[in-house]
Amino acid sequence: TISTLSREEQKRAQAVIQEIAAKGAAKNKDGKKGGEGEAKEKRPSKRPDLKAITKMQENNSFLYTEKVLGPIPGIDVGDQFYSRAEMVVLGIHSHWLNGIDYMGMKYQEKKEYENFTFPMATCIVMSGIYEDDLDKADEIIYTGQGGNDLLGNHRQIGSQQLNRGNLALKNSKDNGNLIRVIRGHVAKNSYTGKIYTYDGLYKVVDDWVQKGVQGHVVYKYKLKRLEGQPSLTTTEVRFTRAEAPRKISELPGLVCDDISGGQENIPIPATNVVDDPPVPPSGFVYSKSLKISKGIKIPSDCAGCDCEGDCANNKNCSCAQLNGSDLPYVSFKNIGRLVEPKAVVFECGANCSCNRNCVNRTSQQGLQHRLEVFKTASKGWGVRTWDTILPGAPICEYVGVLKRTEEVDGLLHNNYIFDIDCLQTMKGLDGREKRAGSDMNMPSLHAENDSEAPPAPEYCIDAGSIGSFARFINHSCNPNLFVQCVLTNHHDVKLAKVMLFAADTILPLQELCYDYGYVLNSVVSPDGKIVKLPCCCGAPDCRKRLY
Ligand SMILES: *[C@@H]1O[C@H](CO)[C@@H](O)[C@H](O)[C@H]1NC(C)=O
Ligand SMILES: *[C@@H]1O[C@H](CO)[C@@H](O)[C@H](O)[C@H]1NC(C)=O
Ligand SMILES: *[C@@H]1O[C@H](CO)[C@@H](O)[C@H](O)[C@H]1NC(C)=O
Ligand SMILES: *[C@@H]1O[C@H](CO)[C@@H](O)[C@H](O)[C@H]1NC(C)=O
Ligand SMILES: *[C@@H]1O[C@H](CO)[C@@H](O)[C@H](O)[C@H]1NC(C)=O
Ligand SMILES: CC(=O)N[C@H]1CO[C@H](CO)[C@@H](O)[C@@H]1O
Ligand SMILES: CC(=O)N[C@H]1CO[C@H](CO)[C@@H](O)[C@@H]1O
Ligand SMILES: [Zn+2]
Ligand SMILES: [Zn+2]
Ligand SMILES: [Zn+2]
Repeated sequence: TISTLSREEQKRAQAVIQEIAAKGAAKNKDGKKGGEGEAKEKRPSKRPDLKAITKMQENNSFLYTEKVLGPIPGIDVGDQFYSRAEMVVLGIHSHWLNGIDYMGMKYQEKKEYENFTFPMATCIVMSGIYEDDLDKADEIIYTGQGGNDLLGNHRQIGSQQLNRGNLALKNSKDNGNLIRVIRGHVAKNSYTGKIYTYDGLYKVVDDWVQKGVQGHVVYKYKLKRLEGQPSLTTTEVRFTRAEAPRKISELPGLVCDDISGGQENIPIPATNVVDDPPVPPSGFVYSKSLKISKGIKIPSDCAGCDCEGDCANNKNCSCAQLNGSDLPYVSFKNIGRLVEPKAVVFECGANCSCNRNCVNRTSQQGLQHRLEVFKTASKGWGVRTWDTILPGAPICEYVGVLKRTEEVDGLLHNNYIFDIDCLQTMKGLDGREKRAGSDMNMPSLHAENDSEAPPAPEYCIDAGSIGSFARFINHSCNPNLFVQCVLTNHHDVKLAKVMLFAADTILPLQELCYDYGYVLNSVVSPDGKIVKLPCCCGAPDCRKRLY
């Protein structure tokens, strides 16, 4: 029955796709680029998920053949899915077009459901199809289904009927049964254009009939989130519904249009709704690149590859060979993303003949996402994103003044100092976890005498007085970024570039954070006392102390 249902859905989806395609074709008869973007996205050949799900249906490899009520084992709050098809396969939501998934009359016969009224809703997807949905995260006003034209323009063209999913949601109020809630977010880089997150369990607490914005009858349901679940990663949805934020000039609490003063290729506004009067971040000079202090010599550029174009598919590329002829990046829509954290990543550098867009120069492309520096209530300044950032995407280099560690030792501890500890990470010293590729054969690794005490990081980056927005990215014990050492022009690990990459899908308005990675009791004041700093990151497994 699942498969007949899905086949039914598939037919409907096909009809919609054809309709959209026909519309698109009519709009640009001359076959030029442009026109209805939707049509291009939805053409079946561009939808591997639809192909995959059809195959899986044939092979009977769906996880559940019956619908499930309540939590699904293995699916946690915050889990993400790149298509509706994925959720169908996992039994989270078994319609790939409808917003409301429900158990039909046949479930009535089951003993365990004897006291429920059917049809009964099990899951809803909120993806902004209906123009008057209101979403306050813990409380949702959900519009029933039907009566809109399915063309993705959110228009209500007719009245809704109290049947199928709409009736199911109404019954769910009387049943008091659990409903899974999924939110869809716009994400340009996802092959479906969307990312879906599982936001946990809700109950329908109210329902009523209303005239929609266009004057048609629509059914409305109020859902409340159950308490005691992990908190939502998206507590605010004002930007995600419409994707693009309002203009920078309209931001509440705007204190600076662009803290980079035009240095970054995308402006980074700063907002402050905490202080009265609101003050901008101050006390530092913005620089998007590393400054080298006197007396430190950066090794000269080493030989590069002699590839033409972008190094892709070139087995002879000497840069790729450094990494076992397999570069650590994948490219999607011309944006490189790191496949996995590595001990160190080799990129193409100054003496490579490939072009600037080579995917193996991913960390050199500059800022890719719209970000905002904002004042937090308890943690000073922080940085959040306006765009959806995909796992492995480069965020920024940690820049400041490059110094010898011994130069800053003995000074009062400054929270903006970042030790270049790539070597220590590679060797798994000081409780650091070793990463893939740590045992590579690299001259600079063995230049030190290994049998001696582990060398402390020789160099550090001090962003105390000069730095980029990276200096505002806060610590979290449950971070969404990670630190990656990258080598480009030279191959001296002690002086590697320190880059931050996304560890997870980061949704609009989420704060960026990484694990500062201090070893407890490692910070000592000039008079020899251990300095302690409490952590306010708020993560459930917070270590309570930064150092
Ligand atoms: C249904 O309700 C009856 C009466 O309240 C109760 O005895 C029975 O256990 C319920 N069945 C289930 C499956 O909960
Ligand atoms: C790298 O390029 C610089 C000039 O850009 C040149 O002086 C140097 O010799 C080159 N190094 C190697 C190893 O090719
Ligand atoms: C790779 O290098 C070898 C030896 O230098 C050469 O024979 C071969 O043609 C090169 N292959 C490509 C694809 O450049
Ligand atoms: C490394 O240290 C050991 C013992 O301290 C010493 O015998 C050896 O010569 C050193 N090797 C180098 C290359 O410095
Ligand atoms: C990050 O938060 C801690 C408190 O948890 C605070 O002491 C620190 O100054 C913050 N760092 C930045 C860069 O704002
Ligand atoms: C020179 C180089 O690193 N080439 C690699 C670039 O990345 C692609 C993967 O996207 C590899 O296939 C290349 O070998
Ligand atoms: C030399 C080097 O770092 N090689 C690594 C390249 O990447 C693969 C995995 O992607 C590692 O297994 C190699 O050790
Ligand atoms: Zn190359
Ligand atoms: Zn290259
Ligand atoms: Zn190269």
